[in-house]
Amino acid sequence: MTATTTIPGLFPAPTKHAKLIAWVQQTAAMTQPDRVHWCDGSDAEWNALTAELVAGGTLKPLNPVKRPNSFFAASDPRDVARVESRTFICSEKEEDAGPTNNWLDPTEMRADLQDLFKGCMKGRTMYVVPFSMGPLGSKISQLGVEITDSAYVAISMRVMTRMGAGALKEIGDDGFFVPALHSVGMPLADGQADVAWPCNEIKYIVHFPESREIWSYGSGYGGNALLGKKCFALRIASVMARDEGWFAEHMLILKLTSPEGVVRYIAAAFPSACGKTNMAMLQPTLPGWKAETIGDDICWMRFGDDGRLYAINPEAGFFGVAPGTGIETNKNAVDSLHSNSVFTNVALTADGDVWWEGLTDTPPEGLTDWKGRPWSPESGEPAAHPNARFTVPAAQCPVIAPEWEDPKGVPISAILFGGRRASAVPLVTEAFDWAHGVFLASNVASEGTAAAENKIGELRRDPFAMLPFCGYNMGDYFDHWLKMGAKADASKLPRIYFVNWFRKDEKGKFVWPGYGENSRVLKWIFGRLEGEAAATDTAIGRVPSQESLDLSGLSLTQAQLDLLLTVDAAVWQEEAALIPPAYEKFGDHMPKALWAQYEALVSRLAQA
Ligand code: GTP
Ligand code: SPV
Ligand code: MN
Repeated sequence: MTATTTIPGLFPAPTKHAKLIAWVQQTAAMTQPDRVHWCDGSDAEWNALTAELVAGGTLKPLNPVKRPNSFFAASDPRDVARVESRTFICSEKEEDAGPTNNWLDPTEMRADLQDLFKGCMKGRTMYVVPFSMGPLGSKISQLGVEITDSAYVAISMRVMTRMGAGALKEIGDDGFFVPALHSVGMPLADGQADVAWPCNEIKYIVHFPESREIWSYGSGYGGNALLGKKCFALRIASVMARDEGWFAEHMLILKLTSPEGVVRYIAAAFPSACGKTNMAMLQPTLPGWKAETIGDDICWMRFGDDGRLYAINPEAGFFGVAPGTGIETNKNAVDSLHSNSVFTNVALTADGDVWWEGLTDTPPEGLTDWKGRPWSPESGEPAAHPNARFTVPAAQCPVIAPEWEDPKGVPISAILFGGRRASAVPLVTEAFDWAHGVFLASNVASEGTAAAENKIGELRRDPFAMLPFCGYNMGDYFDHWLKMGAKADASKLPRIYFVNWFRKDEKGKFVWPGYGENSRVLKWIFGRLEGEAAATDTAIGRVPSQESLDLSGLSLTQAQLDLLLTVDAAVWQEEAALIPPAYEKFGDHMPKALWAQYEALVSRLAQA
């Protein structure tokens, strides 16, 4: 093994934290980088790293007049999304990972990983990236250090988290941090030229929940590589939340103000690429209503001393889906991206700017697609990859709420769950109570998207939109939700709703206009919270009575409205039949209270 004392940059370490220094030293000895760089998160560092990435061909600077300090990156075409089949929860007991996670014995996994990581950073710089999930110094924030051999990851972490010297200071001389080790898995031999997007066909995204560790190998992409995000803030944090009595969820957080000036905060969980970023930045079409963003992907919630549930967004940036993001659908996202942004797998315009399907109605002339080929509408493939993403500081969002970094968090009044459902699921359903809401959330299903390697359009069950992100047995996770609710003062709990913007007609067209028009559903929910809006009890929950939904100015036919709001008992009997096989997988871990909810649904349907 290389003597680490000779690796340039390793010493002097900018910390006295013995455990951190030892981990960095051991990792350097194992992975054998050419040099070490401790990230401080400064502008100078950003400038140096982006310049290096430009020189190496990973980044292209965008037109500095149109989009200052912004860059384009094209990934390896085999490294474009999360790899759920290669994501592992290596708890000591297989049972604790549960039937929905991949599991391997932690001792064997460690041995395999140590082999893979041996010498894997040769020829590269090893970046030590301290970061805070949540505002620096907040009691609900959590600290981590990512070691990575990717400068693209280091700069992305600076946008997505509070990264650098401030976080290192918070970790202090002996504070707790989550160690997160990442390598693209492509060591360079002496004199070997690098590629623009190094990665490896072999990929491992591994979590050791008991020791709160993350090891990621072979991918440079988003959720596989920016380890503060899904790996830490959801998979590891969900385990911490179970142990400590809080929630780590795949949710946006939205601030809604009524024309009367009443403020409500709403959290919403939809599966990947199912509308969280869009809803988080929604522009209400109803006059007088105002929506502001707190977070678009991850939400941590705890009960406050007043018995209410408070939420923070642990992230500092947005890693949002580009295709479909346009002036008509999400102007606030488009307007966030004026500078300081990284665009991955989008198309490039002739004048050095970015483009993707849905940004404008007609594509500009002279596009280059995400693979670097000249593109025209006749090319037969989209110009941007369907999971192309932008990385942008949250503070640049024109409707970011002033309190978005408040360490206390914001009190949540309603929690929405939903997915892409062409059939069966009404526009909005209110749960009868918390336990019924947990039941609805445990049965979220959605048509597959490009955010992970599943079949596009195929229905899959994705409880709580957390299927790929829960770091432990999901049966126990359901139980955690039930227990947390049972302990709380029911009158202060958020109300739970189930929404579906994706209902299609027989021609396969979306029936509901969606986007800003979703404010009509939010108005109804607001009215429910105020005790003003009417609802009709159905077998599956409470749906709006037709008059109680504000449809002024919308051109929906009666048949369309019926389709959106009717609960068809025969269709729901088929839906209900899908529940037992899904629940049985969890065996003894499945809470009895949810089986009771299932029985109650079946008997309500029999009477409907
Ligand atoms: P992740 O970042 O992967 O967790 O996804 P997300 O939930 O934030 O998804 P996002 O908001 O980026 O939405 C992805 C896709 O859903 C885009 O193609 C949007 O255009 C589409 N979408 C969002 N909201 C609506 C809506 O109300 N109606 C319809 N029809 N499509 C929508
Ligand atoms: C998702 O897939 O839900 C995302 C993108 O938000 S990633 O960070 O890659 O997980
Ligand atoms: Mn997500």
